[in-house]
Amino acid sequence: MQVVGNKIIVSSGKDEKIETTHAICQAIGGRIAAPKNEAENNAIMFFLKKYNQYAYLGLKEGPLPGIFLYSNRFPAMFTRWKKNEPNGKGQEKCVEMYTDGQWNDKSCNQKRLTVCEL
Ligand SMILES: [Ca+2]
Repeated sequence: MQVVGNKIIVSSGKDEKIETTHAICQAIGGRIAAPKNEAENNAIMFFLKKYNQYAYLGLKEGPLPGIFLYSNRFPAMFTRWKKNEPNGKGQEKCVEMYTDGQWNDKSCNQKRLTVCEL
């Protein structure tokens, strides 16, 4: 468990489909982690390093390619895209975080570490 600002970041330590991650996070009263600043990004990265796996973030590409939205449909203001990302041009709708904390737009059909925010 990582406490950062008014958020708590937790991980099951397990890899799941993103739909399963959404369900797990909702079941514990939270949602899939979506970092809003560097401190939250680092708190998520802690688990990626611990379990040596990437994680999907709570962002999804909207109707405009390259514009990624939170679940409330607001566009992400804080981003940590890896160099040359996002590169999916509308074909990579989800966002994964690498173990170094940088982001990649990615197809949504992988299994990734479940990380939730409360
Ligand atoms: Ca990409």
